Amino acid sequence: MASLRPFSFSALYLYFPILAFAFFQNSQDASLPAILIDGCFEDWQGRTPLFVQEQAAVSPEALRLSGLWAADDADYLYLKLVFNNNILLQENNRIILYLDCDDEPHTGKAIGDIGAEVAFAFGQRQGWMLVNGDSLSIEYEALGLVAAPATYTDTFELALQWNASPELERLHFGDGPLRLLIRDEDSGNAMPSVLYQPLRQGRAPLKWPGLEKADSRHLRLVTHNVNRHHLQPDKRDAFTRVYRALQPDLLLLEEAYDGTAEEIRDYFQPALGPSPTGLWLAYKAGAEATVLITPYPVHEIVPLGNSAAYLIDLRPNYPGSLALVALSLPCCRQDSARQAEADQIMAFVRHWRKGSVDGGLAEGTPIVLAGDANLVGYPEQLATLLYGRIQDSLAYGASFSPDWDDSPFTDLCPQQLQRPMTFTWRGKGFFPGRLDYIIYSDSALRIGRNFVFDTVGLPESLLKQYDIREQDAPNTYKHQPVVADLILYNQ
Ligand SMILES: [Ca+2]
Ligand SMILES: [Ca+2]
Repeated sequence: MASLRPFSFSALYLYFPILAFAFFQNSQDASLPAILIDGCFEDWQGRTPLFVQEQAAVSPEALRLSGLWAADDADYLYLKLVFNNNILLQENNRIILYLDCDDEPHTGKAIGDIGAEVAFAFGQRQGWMLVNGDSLSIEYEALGLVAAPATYTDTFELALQWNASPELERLHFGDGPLRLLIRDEDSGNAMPSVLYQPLRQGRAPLKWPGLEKADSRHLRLVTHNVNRHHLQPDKRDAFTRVYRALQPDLLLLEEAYDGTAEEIRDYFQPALGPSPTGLWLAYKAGAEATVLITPYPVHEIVPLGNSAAYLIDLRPNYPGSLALVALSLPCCRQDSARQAEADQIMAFVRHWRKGSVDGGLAEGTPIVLAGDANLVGYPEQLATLLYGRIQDSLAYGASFSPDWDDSPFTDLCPQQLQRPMTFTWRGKGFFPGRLDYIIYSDSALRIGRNFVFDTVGLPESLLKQYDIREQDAPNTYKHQPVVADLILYNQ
C-alpha cells in the first residue's frame, strides 16, 4: 500500500493545562435527543463536553479548538467542534483529527500522548489510516465523514460511520473506548487527548412507512439539480424509477440545459403518472436552465440570474396561486455572485409582495424558494434568503422581512429517510453537504412530509415496494431530489 505522510508531526505540541478542561466521558445520556447532522445545534444541549477551553487562553488570532462534544449510536460517532474563529471546515485550514481507535498509546503513530491509527486533515480533505503497519492515504469516504454546515462558521457537527470501510472495521473502530485529539498544525494549538466510550445504542426506525403524501390535497414539490444528466439514455431508467417512486405534483429541475421544456416533460411524463388536471405543462427559465413541470399553468415567469420565479395558478383545485422561486445560485467559490443573486431574488420577492411587479401577489399567496442554493461560503447568503437582509442595498434596495406577517421565511431543512443527515449532495473531493434548500413563507403554508431522497441505505423492503434500486438516486446525479408536501390554503 502506498505510504503517504502529508502532515508534519514535529509541530510544536501545546497543552493549556490551566485553562483547558478535559472530561473523561463515558458516552451520552441515552435520554438526550438524537443528533441530526443539519448544522443546527439544539440537539447537543444538555450534553457534557469532552473538552472546553476558556476564551482568554491564547491570542485570538491563532486558530484553536475551544470545545469538543461527542455522542454516538449504533452506526455513527458524532462530534461537535467549536473553534475560536470562523472557518470553512473543508478548506484553508490544517486542523487534524487524530483517533486512537484502541485507546492504546503503543499501537498506531505517536501523536502527543496517544497512539493514533487514523488522522484526518479537514482542510486538505485527506488523511491516513494505519492498516497492518502500512500508512494508507484516505479521503472522507473511508471514515464515512459527513459534516455541517458547509458554510463559514465557528461551530460544526460531524458524523463518522463506525463501519464506513473494511479498513476502519479492521481497526475495531467503535468496538471499545477510543481516544481523540484535535490539533491545528499551523499554530500547534492542540487539546489534551480525551477518552470516549461509545454506547452503540440503536437508532429510531424510519419516520414514515412509505413515500406517499399523507393527504392527497397536499401538493408535492420535488426539486432536483440534474446538471445535464436528465436526457442521457443511460440515466433514463434511474430517473424514471426515482420520479415514479416520488410522484411529484411539481417537478422542479435545475441545470436541465439540454432540450426544450416540452421535450423534458415528454421524457419524464411516463414517470409522473396521471395529472390532477389532466395536463402536464412545462416551463424553462433562468441562465442555469430551471425547468418546472406542473399540472397547473404558470402565469408569470421572471428570470433572476441563474434562478427564476414562477407564479403558478392553482385554481380551481386551490383558491389561489403559488409563488415559486427556482433557486440555482452560482456555485462553489463564487461568493460575490451568489450573494448578488440572493439579493436579486429577495428584491424581487419584496417587489412581488408589494404588488409593484406585474400586479404583484395577492395578499397571503404562499411563497416557496426551492432548489440548488449552493451555500458553501459566507453565511450572509442564507441570511438574505431567510431574513431578507440585502447586502447590496444600493443595487437591490432595502432589507425587509419577507413573510406576509413581516417575519422571516423558514428553512425547511428536510432530513434523509434512513440516516440522521440533511446532505443533498454527495460527490468526490468535498464532503457530502446540504446545497439544496426549501425555504418558505410559514405564515402562508405548512409542510407535510418532507425528505431528502437518497436511495443508498434504504431498507430492502422499501426499495422493493417502490421498485427502486439502491444506486438509483446517485445514478441520476450527485444532487439528491428534495421532497416537500405543501399544505396550501389550509387544505
Ligand atoms: Ca444538529
Ligand atoms: Ca492506538
